[in-house]
Amino acid sequence: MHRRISLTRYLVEKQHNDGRIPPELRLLLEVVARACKRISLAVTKGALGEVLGSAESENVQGEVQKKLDIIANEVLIEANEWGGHLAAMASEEMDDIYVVPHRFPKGEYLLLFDPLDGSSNIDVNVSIGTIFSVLRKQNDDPQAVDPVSAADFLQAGNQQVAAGYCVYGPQTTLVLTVGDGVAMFTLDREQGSFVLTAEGLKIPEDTKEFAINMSNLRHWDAPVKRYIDECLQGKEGPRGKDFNMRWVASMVADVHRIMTRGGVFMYPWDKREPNKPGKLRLMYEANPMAWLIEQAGGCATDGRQRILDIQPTQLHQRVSVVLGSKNEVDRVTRYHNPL
Ligand code: AHM
Ligand code: MG
Repeated sequence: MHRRISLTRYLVEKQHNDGRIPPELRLLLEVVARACKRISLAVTKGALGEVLGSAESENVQGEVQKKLDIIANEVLIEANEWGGHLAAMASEEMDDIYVVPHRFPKGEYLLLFDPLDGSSNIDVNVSIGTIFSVLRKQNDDPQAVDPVSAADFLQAGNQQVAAGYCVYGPQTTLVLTVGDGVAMFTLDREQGSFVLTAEGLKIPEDTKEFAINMSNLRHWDAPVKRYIDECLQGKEGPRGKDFNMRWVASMVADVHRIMTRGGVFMYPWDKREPNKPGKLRLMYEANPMAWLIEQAGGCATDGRQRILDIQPTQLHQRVSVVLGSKNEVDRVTRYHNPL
């Protein structure tokens, strides 16, 4: 059996024994986990907590916000703004960055999140989650009047110092990396704490399972059509094996399955909105997931290049995503980049 230690102890050991994380980052991760516990509680209450349904507002992406999108966003902000570990936050649900108010102490970290991923699944009681990414503010000028701006967030994913997600499913599971592999914690509801349940996660290099929204098939580009068509031909086709398909429509749940048993996840560019590079957002969806996947031995590209090397130019920019088992991601990427 795995050693059953709490998230707190895991992080304290990372701080003291490995010297991998400074105390402020440890505090930040504990606070994010605490916020996830509160979100998990709200999710679990469902209709009894009056958290279901639309908030009748739109976010910067023009998407209708659900009540739980807004609640989760507020929980993350309230939990994180006063601890002195952060300079600012950015979220899928906020147009601009949220600078830590002057009345609170400031830190050097930047926190980005999708507070409630898989919003279309909230009301139908299917797994949803929170995704987060942590960066360090690069230009630290304490004399500056407004010491943090959106430009400070525009760092490539390879600069992340921590990343994770929490799935609110049959279990509430927090998955985390600080750059030395991936650890998984399960929420013990009686104790109210996250307990380490797996460490050093490894995604198999090969898979027979793909995740894509097939209803968009007619809108895809040729390399994606080719890849999926070859999978669908099964044993009789060029791949010589049958493939299975899964699509939860919550990135957290699809990525969590891949973390657990392998697979490939794709949300490619498509012709519905040709001017957008994809549906998913680079800074708080693709980057943290890409780093977690790489840390577990998988790969993540936008079809052509490594996601973590993309230099962002906008906070809410979108990206095509292909991630998961290494050999499948390599194949899709090869189909986009013929020699
Ligand atoms: P959200 O952050 O607004 O919930 O949107 C992102 C979600 C992903 O979790 C999921 O992979 C995708 O959108 C599902 O899209 P679709 O409904 O087109 O299948
Ligand atoms: Mg999302």
